[in-house]
Amino acid sequence: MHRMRRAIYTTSFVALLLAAPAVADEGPMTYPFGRSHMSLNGNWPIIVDPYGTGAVDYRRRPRSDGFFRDAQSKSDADLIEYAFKNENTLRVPCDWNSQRPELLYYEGSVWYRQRFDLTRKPDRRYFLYFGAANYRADVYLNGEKLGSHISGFTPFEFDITKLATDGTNTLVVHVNSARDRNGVPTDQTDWWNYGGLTRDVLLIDTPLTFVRHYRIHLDPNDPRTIIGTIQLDGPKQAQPLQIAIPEAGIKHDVSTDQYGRAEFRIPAGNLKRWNPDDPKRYDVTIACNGDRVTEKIGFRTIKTARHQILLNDRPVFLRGICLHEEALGDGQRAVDRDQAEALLLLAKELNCNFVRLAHYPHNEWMVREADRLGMLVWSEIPVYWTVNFERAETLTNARTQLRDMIERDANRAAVIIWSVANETPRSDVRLKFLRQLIDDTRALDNTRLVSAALETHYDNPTTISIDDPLGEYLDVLGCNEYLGWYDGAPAKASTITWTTPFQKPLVISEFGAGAKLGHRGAKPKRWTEDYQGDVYRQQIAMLEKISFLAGTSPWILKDFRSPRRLLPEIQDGWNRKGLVSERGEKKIAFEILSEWYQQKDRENLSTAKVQNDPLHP
Ligand code: GCB
Repeated sequence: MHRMRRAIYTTSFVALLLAAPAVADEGPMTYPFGRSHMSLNGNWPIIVDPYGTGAVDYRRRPRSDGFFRDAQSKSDADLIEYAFKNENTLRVPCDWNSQRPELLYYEGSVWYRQRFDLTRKPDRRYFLYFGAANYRADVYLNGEKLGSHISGFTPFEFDITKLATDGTNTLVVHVNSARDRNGVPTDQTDWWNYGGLTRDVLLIDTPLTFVRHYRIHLDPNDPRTIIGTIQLDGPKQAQPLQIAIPEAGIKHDVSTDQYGRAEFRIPAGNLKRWNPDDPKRYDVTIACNGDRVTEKIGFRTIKTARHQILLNDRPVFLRGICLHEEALGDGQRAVDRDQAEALLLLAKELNCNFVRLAHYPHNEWMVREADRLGMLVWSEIPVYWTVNFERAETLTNARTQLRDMIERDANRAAVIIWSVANETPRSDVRLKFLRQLIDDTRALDNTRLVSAALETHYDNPTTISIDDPLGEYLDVLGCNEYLGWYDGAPAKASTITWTTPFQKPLVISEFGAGAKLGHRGAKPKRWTEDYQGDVYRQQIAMLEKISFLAGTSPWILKDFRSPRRLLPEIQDGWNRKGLVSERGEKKIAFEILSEWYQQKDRENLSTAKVQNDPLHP
């Protein structure tokens, strides 16, 4: 087990997690794409294993080390019933469901194999990095198990320095996508359970001592100062480091302590602030003796003041839209930079400055592209609907995902909100569970806002109150509502007043209605673009009257695959609440929202100007 940097969470680690506050220095290294690496993406030979034969024998006894790990090393004299074949491949990164018609609904085991050649250098360390595998992965190198990872949307990594050999190395990964009642998410969701090695796989090499983690941002309490932390990994824990932002004339020396850790404070000078209209990023270099990482990082602050959200101390209205991590096209996980860019440019066309990345951490490209293009981000973990709030292991799973999401994206100026839950029914045990996640979030990152998408509650037939007790612990109230769709006819919105006992900004994190592209008809006819458009018009009129509203992210940019959506000829396995079809064709409501957002943008500009103009204090 010494080879494994981190993977499956052993009992003692779980006990530690539950007992102690979340630790910041766990998880894969910061910015793996910025390290010396070789991509292992490509076509991987696979075995589809519906009965899990590679994992358990005919008496249901677990095969301790996985059956297919060395299937290729058997000789012709052995009984071989299963084997990888070079021609039978799946593309990595990609879900398997969209690659073969017979795998569209498949939820179970697939074994993947990849070989790579290596000439090891004595002064380097080698790591295998997986962007994500949905839902569980067991990883073997040269016939030995490296470890396992549970949860489909966060990265994991193994130190293979000792196990890798010169010449050809064989990597086998068993991915199982079975849904789990006790998992995070649980077995009921409203999205496609895309299985497989869905994100990049890298072979990274580093010096013996390298910069494992770093965080750098403006001090939320003193935005004229840059603060940060650095964590080294390797034998030379105490040594001098340099932080450089050449364009801003910043060069700062600091030393790590005996635990490889350094903290720093640097005057920010006249560093330009990152914002959606001017997403300025600087090349930031962290260098120690023998290692250096350079990455583009933006600097900004985010906080709240009563009902407002303040970006760089100016009020900002979040003109948002929800997104699933699904590419424009015929339904597949979005996996690369181009797909992320295409989705975000569509959001830009909608005049958005904000996206809610639903309902799990999206791939790193999505967040990096948001940073580059100037799109504020709400990022969340899949604590969705009815996860098993009673179970300690479910909480540990959620805490681990939260930590890994935060660790991965902590240097992205675009990310302003971490959200811990979506539409979770009220109960004491759920409140305790979510409070733990909120406490963790604050302990891991005090530079962003914490939210959750809450359910609505009627005080009386015309008053909706956001009074979920969780609200007390959040910075921003999120709330999903479906007036005009699940809740009455579109005009019902005009009868509703909103209240809340909390002095906090509200983001309506979902509203919407289903429409099949091209279906037209009189307003009351559901599934038409006209009906959806009416819902948007009525919603906008209602939203304008909510004094504590700080933003919206309607559901959803694009039609997306969902096995819950079974209405023939309308849904056929697609949730139709998109403002565009799965291929990106716009529906009527797209234009309605985009016009409203244009108007909000103008209003925001004028209020922000007045607030910051010394002539209008
Ligand atoms: C919701 C969920 C979202 C669903 C959506 C719907 O409230 O948060 O995941 O897809 O409603 O379409 O019903």
